[in-house]
Amino acid sequence: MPVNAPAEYFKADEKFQSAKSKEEKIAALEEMIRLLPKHHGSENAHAQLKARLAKLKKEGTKKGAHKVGIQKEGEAQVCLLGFTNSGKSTLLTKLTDARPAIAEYPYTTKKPEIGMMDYKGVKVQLVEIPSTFNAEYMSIARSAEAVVLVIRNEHEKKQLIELLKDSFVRTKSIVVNPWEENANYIKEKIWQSLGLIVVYTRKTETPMALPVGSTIKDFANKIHKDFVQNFRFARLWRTEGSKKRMMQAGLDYVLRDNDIVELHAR
Ligand SMILES: Nc1nc2c(ncn2[C@@H]2O[C@H](COP(=O)(O)OP(=O)(O)OP(=O)(O)O)[C@@H](O)[C@H]2O)c(=O)[nH]1
Ligand SMILES: [Mg+2]
Repeated sequence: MPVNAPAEYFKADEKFQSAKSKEEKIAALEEMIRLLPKHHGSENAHAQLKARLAKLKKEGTKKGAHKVGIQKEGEAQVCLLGFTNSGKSTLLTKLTDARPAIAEYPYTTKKPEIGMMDYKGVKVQLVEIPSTFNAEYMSIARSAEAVVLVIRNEHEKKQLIELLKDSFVRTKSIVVNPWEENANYIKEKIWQSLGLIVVYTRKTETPMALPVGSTIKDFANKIHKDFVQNFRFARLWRTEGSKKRMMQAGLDYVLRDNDIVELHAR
């Protein structure tokens, strides 16, 4: 029994004991490792937890267990999560090419529904998970780049935030209310939550998604590794207010949303 562990540690331990799926166990163990104080007296306990975690991760999924996870496509995977009838499928239909069943009766969606959202030419994968919140679905929320809580009122918001906590979902989450907010506004909110910028190649005007703070080097790397090695300079077109500026930039130059870039190589 580790000394000086906070109450949260024992809560995580209880979660571990009662966990049914491998994913829940892994999440609980990771939580325990994080919460266990690091000092000389707890070294053994740390080692034990880590060994248990490594063993769990190595284990294959048990036969007959549900397959976990949805193959990621596009620049990011976003999980739509909310109570039944909150309008998840309706929203998915408005934002993507998916056409899931929409109905007044509860629990219409019985398996994850997947659709591709287009944002300025960049593809973002949206996954609606069934409102039964089974462990296998919560693990989708855990591994997604963002979680969108689809709500009809503040009460639902509070309950969903609790649910995320209890299921160890630490993914960045945002709250949307499709009954009050229009689809375009929600699309913008989802995009903003991802922390990405869109940069265009000069010649083909191909949109490229990059994390905020990315440099010309990151951009070049994403196009082709050789570009960095043979890099001479980049030309960059940037719109600031109503002014369009053209400049020359090096590898370390930080890009901004909507920049147009032309790479010059040796
Ligand atoms: N007025 C209004 N009705 C909506 C809205 N969104 C969904 N609905 C209706 O609410 C019902 C449930 O919508 P769904 O999109 O199926 O909800 P869901 O969250 O996917 O529900 P389940 O998959 O069954 O858990 C349907 O009858 C929809 O037509 C909305 O924004 N406004
Ligand atoms: Mg649905």
